[in-house]
Amino acid sequence: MPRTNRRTVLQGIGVGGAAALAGCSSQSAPQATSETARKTTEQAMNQSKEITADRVAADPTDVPDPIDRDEPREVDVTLRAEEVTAEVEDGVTFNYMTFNGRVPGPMVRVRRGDTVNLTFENPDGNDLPHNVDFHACYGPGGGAEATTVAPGNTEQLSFKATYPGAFIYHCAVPNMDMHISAGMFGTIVVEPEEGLPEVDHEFYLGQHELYTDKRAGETGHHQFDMKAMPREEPSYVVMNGEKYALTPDGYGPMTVETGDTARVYFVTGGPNLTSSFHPIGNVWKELYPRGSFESATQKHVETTPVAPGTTTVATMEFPVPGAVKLVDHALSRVARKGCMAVIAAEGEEDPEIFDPEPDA
Ligand SMILES: [Cu+2]
Repeated sequence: MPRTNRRTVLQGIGVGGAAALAGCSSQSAPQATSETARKTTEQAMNQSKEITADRVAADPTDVPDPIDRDEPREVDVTLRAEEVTAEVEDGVTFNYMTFNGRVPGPMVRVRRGDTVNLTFENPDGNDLPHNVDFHACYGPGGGAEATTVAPGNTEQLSFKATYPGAFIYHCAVPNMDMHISAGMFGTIVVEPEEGLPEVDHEFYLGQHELYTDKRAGETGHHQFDMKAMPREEPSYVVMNGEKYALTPDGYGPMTVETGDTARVYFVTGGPNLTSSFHPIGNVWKELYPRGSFESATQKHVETTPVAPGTTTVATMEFPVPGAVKLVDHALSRVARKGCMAVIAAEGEEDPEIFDPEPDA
């Protein structure tokens, strides 16, 4: 795998030396936070330059099993804020903020009527306070106030998942746009009482953008850029936290066999850009619009908008072999900013459906 010797590459280019903090902008954050607090956040984000995590890209197959019960119950969930330095691509480091070390954070899966008992840890050694806002619950801030926790402490929250659907959760402290842009978002799936239709595969993906002080591909440590974020001009737009993470050039594609079915859970963390989510060489066979399980599904949709703060759910089938590229069809983000994931379908050709050499 190309990423195995990243550490060597970084040592070779001298990453790790002291460097100045990012220049602070005069632009104020959307929340009522003081300039001092914002600078502290920015400084905390830019201190570390040594790689502390080999990977932040979540495994897209790391999906909890479908719910297989008829009664509600209590579900214990532990989320942990992890501030890590990792590579966006070979030779490019960035200080991420994550839930459990992965982007997107772990998928939480419950049944409508379940009570979620959350333990939220902010380990000693982190620089910043964090919290969790679940779009799957009624209550102030989706639990944000109740879960706000300083480094070295733990908070708890219980809520009932009263309505079904797929929902984002995200950090919502002041400077929440920055925390989400650094990686703090994930998905909670609340299955309807009757469950979801059976499929052969489930994949979990998240898109978001990184605002840094360098252009995509420029090697070295990329510091967070507080001027680029309000301008909405990211250096990178990525799926699962890193450039082309889920492709043959990264950690490898997702794999299926021809004839299989798959369901994709796709969360846009943002914080600012809407994804135009499209499978190249395929189609969203059934789309649960904006992750709603109770609305009518839409059939054979080519491209669906997935706005920041949304998890969309869609199914696919694979009648013929080949690579299906999942992209944001705002294609400069694909060609220049790292936004693509691949599902590789293996199996028999079916020339009746697709024949690349009709004269052969
Ligand atoms: Cu946070």
